[in-house]
Amino acid sequence: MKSRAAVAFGPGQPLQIVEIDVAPPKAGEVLVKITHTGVCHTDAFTLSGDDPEGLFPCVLGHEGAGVVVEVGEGVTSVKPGDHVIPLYTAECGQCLFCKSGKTNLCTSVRATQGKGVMPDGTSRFSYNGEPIYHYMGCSTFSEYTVVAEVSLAKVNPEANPEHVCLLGCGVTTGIGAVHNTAKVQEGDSVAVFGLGGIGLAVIQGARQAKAGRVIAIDTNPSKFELARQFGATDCVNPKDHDKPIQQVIVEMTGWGVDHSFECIGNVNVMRAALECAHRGWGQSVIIGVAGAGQEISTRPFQLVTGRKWMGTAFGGVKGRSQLPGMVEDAMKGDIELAPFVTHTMELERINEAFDLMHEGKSIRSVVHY
Ligand code: NAD
Ligand code: AHE
Ligand code: ZN
Repeated sequence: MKSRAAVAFGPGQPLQIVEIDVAPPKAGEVLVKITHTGVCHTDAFTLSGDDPEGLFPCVLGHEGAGVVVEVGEGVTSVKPGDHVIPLYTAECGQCLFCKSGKTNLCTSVRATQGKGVMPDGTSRFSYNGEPIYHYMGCSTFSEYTVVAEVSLAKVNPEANPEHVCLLGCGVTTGIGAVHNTAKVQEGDSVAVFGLGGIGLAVIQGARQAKAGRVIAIDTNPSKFELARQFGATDCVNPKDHDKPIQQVIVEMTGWGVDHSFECIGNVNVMRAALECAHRGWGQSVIIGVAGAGQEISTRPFQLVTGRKWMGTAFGGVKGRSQLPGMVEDAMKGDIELAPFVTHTMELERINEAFDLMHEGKSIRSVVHY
């Protein structure tokens, strides 16, 4: 079938809106009509050419909501008409990782996903007869996409897709990082570096956990108002200080914070986030994605003196088991999604979403078809 899609033909180039061909779903696959998709910084990261797994031409997008159109042979967990959220972290329930009970990092389709193809090693997308790569197992920047069955969460059809698409990545990642990775407890102090969709979701998670002090840090002060609305108690712009930001946070808190979260993808800030964690027990969670060749460093003494450095993918959330419940939470108002959606636009204007993100003017742009 034909599908309108925003195709990334090469790194650093604007997306081109073209009509691509989408082949029917094979065994274990599902054809989904995407109705809405958020634009996450990771899409911009891969488009920039900094992603070691970036492949071109490809259909980016991994924060979507849609409806099942057709299922391939053997698919039993979804049927046409079901409302779904595609998952870049699949959940097969069968692999070593799923069975471990220790992680959400399912391996069932991850190897082929990273190569931009479906589990059988081929693509369902083509343009002028040439294959186009899939992205993160989702490719939500195409009106019709093919996704592995294990990469779909079936959700309440009454949910607002313009909002719950954000549970496909940003909001789930931030909230999950607080509860599943850091395990923030009542009264704990928290520092959040970077107040985009991810950082603001961390702040919302910290409020759910009844954290004490929540320090929001960004070089763009226009992000502070929403941060306060979500529960930040202090807002800090590193540009207002001559000292390293970790020193500023340690001086504000005495010994540092119980939990810090890096939500930018900057290895220098990752170091600052670790070094502002409390002596003896503070822990720092890396959420941001850093470019090819980038590495983190700190004095080992920071760890010897009790700080823990950790990271999270999709907030440790198991998508098929847990996302339906998070959608219900959003419908009840226990997860606030509307304030994240600062801009909406049709697919034809998707490049504006990237511009707004780079200019620091948006939290999330949601594209609709
Ligand atoms: P975003 O661009 O919307 O937000 C980033 C924020 O960081 C902006 O507000 C920006 O002003 C701020 N910032 C930039 N440099 C800064 C600095 N030096 N000090 C303080 N603030 C600074 O991005 P986003 O969509 O929220 O994504 C954030 C990061 O999280 C990206 O790296 C993205 O790839 C990553 N991410 C990771 C996961 C995961 O599962 N680990 C999931 C989603 C996104
Ligand atoms: N492809 C990159 C890594 C990208 C990355 O770390 N992705 C995050 C999700 S970002 C969503 O916005 C993630 O979950 N990673 C775990 C996984 O399995 O991909 C690289 O460095 O190669
Ligand atoms: Zn994302």
